[in-house]
Amino acid sequence: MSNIPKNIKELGFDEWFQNQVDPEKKADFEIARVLAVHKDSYELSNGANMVFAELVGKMMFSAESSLALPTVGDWVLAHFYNNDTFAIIHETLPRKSLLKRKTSGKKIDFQLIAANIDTAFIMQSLDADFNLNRLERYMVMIHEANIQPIVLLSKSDLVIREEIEDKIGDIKKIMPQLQVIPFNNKNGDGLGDVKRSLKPGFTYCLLGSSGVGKTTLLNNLMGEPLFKTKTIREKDGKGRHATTSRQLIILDNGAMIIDTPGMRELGNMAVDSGLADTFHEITLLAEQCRYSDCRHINEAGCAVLAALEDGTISEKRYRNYIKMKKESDYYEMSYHEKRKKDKAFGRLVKSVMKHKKG
Ligand SMILES: Nc1nc2c(ncn2[C@@H]2O[C@H](COP(=O)(O)OP(=O)(O)OP(=O)(O)O)[C@@H](O)[C@H]2O)c(=O)[nH]1
Ligand SMILES: [Mg+2]
Ligand SMILES: [Zn+2]
Repeated sequence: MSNIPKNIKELGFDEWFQNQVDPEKKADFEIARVLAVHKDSYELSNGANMVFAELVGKMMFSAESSLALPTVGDWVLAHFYNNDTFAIIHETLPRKSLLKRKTSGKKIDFQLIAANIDTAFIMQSLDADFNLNRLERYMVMIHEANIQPIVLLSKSDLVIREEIEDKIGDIKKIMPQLQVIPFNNKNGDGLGDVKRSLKPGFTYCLLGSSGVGKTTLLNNLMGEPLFKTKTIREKDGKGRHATTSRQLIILDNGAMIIDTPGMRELGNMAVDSGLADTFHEITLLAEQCRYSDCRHINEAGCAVLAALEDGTISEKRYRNYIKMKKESDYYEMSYHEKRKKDKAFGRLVKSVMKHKKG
């Protein structure tokens, strides 16, 4: 680690990233982190200076997909000019983790949310937004992206203590290891616990539905209201999002944090291997199925269906698992395969559920 300059080390550049850089390029370029992405420009920091930057032409025109372009939190190789007042980005370094979602439309492309996040705060509000199924879905996405999760339950000022304890209990029942922190932005209860979970040199992001209080928390952590929050509660979350841009904030204690706009379309999240971590017990069962390619829908000798039948796993959890698995498989398929599969799968699930009830 000693050959990594202290300043970029403080921004989270560690040995893992160091090993991704071609030694020849190390001499040619400066290493910098993307703090913000604007329409046609970026803000970078090399630890010493914050500079505005643009992409080198080659990068702009040859990128096969949006995945190759820098996003907030990325490390890049750049040339700095004019006493570090302007920079050109030449390359995005490999990422430790990446949060992305599929863009709507036929072509499979991605919107990058943030890169190189160590820990995600998944926020749900205790009053209206709390939903275990959705929490499970966030967990899958987080595992897939190679990120540690911490759950924040906001607006604890709006519910009685028993309700807070019940909800934490419900989460711990299915995910006992998960760290869960109740807090509120109104009288500051629990804010100390949130602050203590933020470690210098590590990068965090705030995830959760629109209106749960992500930006309000960030403003509280910074000690000044730098960012716009919602002034009117929108019950159904259908209104415009208060947060639209993404930026990496460096807190006083040296922890870094990225706010994100609330996402309603969790179905568009890219999910894959995280499935195994979130549905650990079902994954173990699946290893005992007679067929290695068992879908656990109607196959003979299926250990998952057997566990469902004898009540070892609940129907609700089974349904969630199948739904996530479907999304996960779906994500791997081409568009044409998808259209065919969609109809067939729908019929299959319907017939299984009917069969089970009867
Ligand atoms: N009672 C109560 N209200 C809160 C709390 N935190 C935030 N709010 C309010 O909830 C509303 C939404 O807060 P925001 O911080 O804008 O929510 P957000 O999660 O950033 O929303 P998006 O940016 O749209 O994703 C605002 O009116 C806040 O004042 C809290 O702990 N308790
Ligand atoms: Mg916000
Ligand atoms: Zn099976």
